Amino acid sequence: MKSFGLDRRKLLGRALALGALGSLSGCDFDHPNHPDLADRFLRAMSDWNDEVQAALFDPRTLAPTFKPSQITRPPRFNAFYDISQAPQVDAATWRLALTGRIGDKRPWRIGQLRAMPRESQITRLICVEGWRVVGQWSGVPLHHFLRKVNADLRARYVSIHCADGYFSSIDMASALHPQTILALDFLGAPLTAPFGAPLRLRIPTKLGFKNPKSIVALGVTNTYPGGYWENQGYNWFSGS
Ligand SMILES: Nc1nc2c(c(=O)[nH]1)N[C@H]1C(S)=C(S)[C@@H](COP(=O)(O)O)O[C@H]1N2
Ligand SMILES: [Mo]
Repeated sequence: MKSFGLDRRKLLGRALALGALGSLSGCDFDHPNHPDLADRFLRAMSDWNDEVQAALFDPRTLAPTFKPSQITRPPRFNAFYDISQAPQVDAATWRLALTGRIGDKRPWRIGQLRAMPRESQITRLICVEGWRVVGQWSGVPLHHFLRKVNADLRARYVSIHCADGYFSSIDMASALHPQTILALDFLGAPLTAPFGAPLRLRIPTKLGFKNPKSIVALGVTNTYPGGYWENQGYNWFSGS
């Protein structure tokens, strides 16, 4: 079984390399006469790559966890804008809207989420820009939340929209992974605005850009939802 694990890693590495190829913008690979063809080819490669990664994803394999002494201080901010532009969400009036294949679509208040069972993790967030940080997040396991609202767990995607217009989506198997949480706290205190207050997705089995901050809506759907960076060519699955 161990050697299978290694092979799986090697394969995944290759799949990721192909994902990186797929994420290069069309201009680098455009054939002067057939720009659309080159684009379509890379899109097809990246879609195929999503399927390979999804097939290789083992819902029982945990992302690495770290010791408190390994936590990166201070944490590092990233978004598609400067830290001073981070949305200021009032937790008191904030609501989490639910859409799509969910039985109970009543919006959630922050206090209701805080009353749910918690999971705490010290994990690593890896940004495609080439840096990584270790942090401690705690919050509601997404699998628990999805069951609570009677979501269709056989649907393909969970989509997430944010207060700043950012959005992303993940496959259902990754959504149900035990380390995928709707994070409320960082280092034992409520998330601050730039780091995703009042609620962010923390999914240590995926790259940083699949960890949307300041969530305002969550949906369950069979229609491919894409994402802010995903729609600009980043590989959709992006396991880490
Ligand atoms: N709402 C929102 N969430 C977001 C982003 C963003 O621009 N807006 N950027 C993503 C990217 S690219 C990364 S690497 C992580 C960074 O999270 P951090 O600021 O906690 O390090 O947030 C992700 N979630
Ligand atoms: Mo990122």
